[in-house]
Formats: sequence, C-alpha cells, structure tokens
Amino acid sequence: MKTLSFGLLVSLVIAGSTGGRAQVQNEKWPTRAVKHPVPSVQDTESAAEKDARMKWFREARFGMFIHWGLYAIPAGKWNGQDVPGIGEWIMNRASIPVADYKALDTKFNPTQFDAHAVVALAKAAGMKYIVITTKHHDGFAMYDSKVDPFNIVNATPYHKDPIRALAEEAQKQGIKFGFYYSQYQDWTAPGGAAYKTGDHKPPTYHWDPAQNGDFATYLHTKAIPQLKELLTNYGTSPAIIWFDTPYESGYRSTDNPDLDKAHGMTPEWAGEIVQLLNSRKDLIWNNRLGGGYPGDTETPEQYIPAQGYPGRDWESCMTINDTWGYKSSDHNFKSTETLLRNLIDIASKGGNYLLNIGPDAMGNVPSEEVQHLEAIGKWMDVNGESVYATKATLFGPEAGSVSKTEMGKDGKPKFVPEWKWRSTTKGDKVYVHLFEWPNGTLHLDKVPRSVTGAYLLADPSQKALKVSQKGQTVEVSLPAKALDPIATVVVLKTR
Ligand code: FHN
Repeated sequence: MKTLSFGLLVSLVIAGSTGGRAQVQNEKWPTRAVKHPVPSVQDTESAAEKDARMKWFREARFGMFIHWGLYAIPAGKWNGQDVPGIGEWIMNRASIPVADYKALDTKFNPTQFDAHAVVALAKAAGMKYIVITTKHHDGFAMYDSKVDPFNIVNATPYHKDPIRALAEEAQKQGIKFGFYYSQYQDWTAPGGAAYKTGDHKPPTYHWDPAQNGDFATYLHTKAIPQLKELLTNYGTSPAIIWFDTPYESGYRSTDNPDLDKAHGMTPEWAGEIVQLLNSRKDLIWNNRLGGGYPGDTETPEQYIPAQGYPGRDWESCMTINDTWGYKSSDHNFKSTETLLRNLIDIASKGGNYLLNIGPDAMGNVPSEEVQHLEAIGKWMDVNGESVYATKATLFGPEAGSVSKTEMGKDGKPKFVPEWKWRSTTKGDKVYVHLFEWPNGTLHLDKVPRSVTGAYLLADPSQKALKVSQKGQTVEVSLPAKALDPIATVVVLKTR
C-alpha cells in the first residue's frame, strides 16, 4: 500500500462515534470513534461551516438517484434465463465471466439518452438534485475515463460521456449533480472486492480467476485515480460523492481495525480517498466510504427510519419498483400515493428522499417511472412549500408506534407506521399533511404553539378556516372534501 505521507504528517483526529449505523436495515458498520489517519472535513470544520456546507442539501428534501450501466442490456436475463435479484447485480448473481460481461460494452449504444430530458424530469418531479452511478460494482465507467479503458466513451459505439452531458444540463437547469462511485466492489478489475451471492467462495467470493488480484493495487490504480478524475473534470459537479458497500455483506463491526481490513475498507485506505475529497470544500459525502469515517449523511436503504436520525443529516434511498438498474420483468411499481407519502413521511422526520430511476439500454426512462415522477411533481408544484426547507414534526406519535406484540427481524419490538397524517414546520407555519380526511374537523393535541389562523395550501384564495384552540388542543373546521386524495395540506399560522 502507498504511504500516507500527508495523513501521517497531520495530527490524528479522533472522530465522534455515530454508533455503527449502516445502510441496509440491521447491518452494522463501524463508524465508531476511530483515529482518522487523514482528518476529514467533518473532523475539522466548525458547526457554522457544516451548516453552510449542508444548507442546500437540508433544504432539498427530494433527489433523483439514477442507476444506469451495461446491466441495462441484459435487463435481468442471461442466456435466456431470468436472473433473480436486482438488475445491476446480474453479473454477480449469474456468475458471468469477466470477459463475457465486458463484451457487453460493444453493444451499448444508448442513442435515445437525452440529458436535457432527464434533468427536466427531475425538475418536473420537484427534485433538487441528481445522483448517478458513474461506476457501479460491475466496474464499468459511465464517463470518459483515461484511467481505465472499460468506459462508455472508449469501449462502446456510443463514444459520448453522459456524465458530462448531465453535468452541463444540471448547471444550465440549476440543479445539483452528484456521483455514485463503487469504491470497494469492482467485479471486473483484478483485486476489486465482491460480495457473496450463491456458492461464491471465501475469502474473495470471486467467480472468475480474472478477478483475482490485490485490493490495494485495484484501489491505487483504478478507484482512487478515477475518483480524482471525477472530482476534477466536471466543473462544479460533483456536489455529492455517494460511496457504497464498503464492507463485506452483513459485516458486523467488532471495534477491531484488523478485522475491518480483512473485510473491507480500512481507515488508511479510506483516508487516502478522504485526502482527495478534502480538495473540494463544498462536497457532501455519505456514510458508506468505510474505514470508520461517518461522512455527512446516514443512508437508510429501502426503508424510512421510525424517527429519522436526530442530530444527523440523512437520506432514504428507494426504488420505484424493486430494482435499481433496469430489469425488463420488474413491473412492481409503487403507487404515486405511496411514493408521495414516503416523501412527506421522510420530510416530517427531517430527511431527504433519494428516489431511483433505471434507464434502459437505449437510455430511455421507463414510462411508469416518468408518470409517477410527473404526478409527484404536480403535487409538489402546489404543495412544495410544505416539504422544501422544512423542519421535522413538532408532534411525533402520528408516525406510528412500537408494537407491544410484534417483533422485527432484529428481535426488537417492531415499529408499526400509521398513515393518517404527517407534519412539518417552517418559521411560524406548521404544515399538516392529511392522508385521511377527517369528517368536518381536524383535531390536534399537544400543539406547542398558539395558532392564529389556518388555510389549505392547495386553495389559491387561502380562504381562512375556522380555528379554535384550548391550551394545546386545536380544532380546525374543514370543507367536506379533501382537495387532494393523496395528501391535502392544512397550514397553521402560529406564533
Ligand atoms: O449493491 C448496491 C445496490 O446495487 C444499489 O446500488 C444500492 C443503492 O443504495 N446500494 C447497494 C446495496 O446497498
């Protein structure tokens, strides 16, 4: 491994523990207090500097995740067989030999891809940022990389750089643009890590001798140089670096750095990446770098935490159907109602919703995904004020409660969500998102403010609703019908 000259010269920083949270529910990664060989921005900045750096992200509340790569060609089928699982994992799940998978590059010609339309779709949905896979676990770079020839510009008949096109469009259309990068897993570069699926054998879980090699060599010859390219070649982008899967699947933190080394990113390896990240003072990065670095954001995946993460920034990433990367057989799309209520639920807990789309091999966004995003956007056009730049609920019990009888997978009492209403606040306004329309009167207990008036956010005339308050109990007279069957927002003016 390369020596960490800069890292060893600076003082070792003890980072505050954030309790070993991970991405997938119940998995535990070490984010304990460790000596960071290279102090990260989170270790050195003041609280005011952190607030300034995180401001846009905290206000955004809604972003677009894009998983797009060569896996969109097989789209879930290999040799005529359906491959179970998420689309972008097909190489691993079907144990596709490296040479066969790499040969997909000659077939990748997404001439329908339209960067302008994708950015415009995100904007129409009310999303304030986009994060795209610049390299997923399959090792294929979706950008013009001089470091490794296995990339869209060099190896495909398309020869264009969609990341550049999107970066330019994002700049033009005024939306933040971030890069997902799989730093640990790389199934086509010798030495890159692989999670186990099927009968893949330890310690590497590789399925093709072409994958064998030294992880540190992979890191130093591919991942770090590619991250350098990504951090320097795209103007004001990336606003975010979104790391992923830094430890073996299911790895449990043991507070033993030697074990981290055997099972994933060490503090030293992660520190080398941090050195690069430190060159961009405005950058936001997640909790999936590894090596004990907590990053900026918690990243619950495919779930919404019961109470958010008080004191931490966070972002729930979720799919619209069941796959991230395009899979032609997956039509299990969530309803607009579910997607929108998820967004409101997340905002009411102080987090962001990073909602995924998976373009196909031609670069088209599946029409169901477009329709859902446009429908969410229509609601956001009218009601966005109750989501953007809001703070979490002043109430809390409306989100649900811990069951007295049911146990979760972790053996702890299960949190059972309730879907009647949610609330956010901004300045002197309290927003109440009603999913179930009360018969005549909205009754709220434990309102910790004096309510001076109320109206429906979707009512263009903002006609005053009759309000009465006794102590902390507030009643608002409502019209007979909801203005929106998915969520009608009552605005309480308070002091
Ligand atoms: O393995 C990946 C998966 O393919 C996808 O990219 C998700 C998105 O958060 N992250 C990993 C699983 O945690």
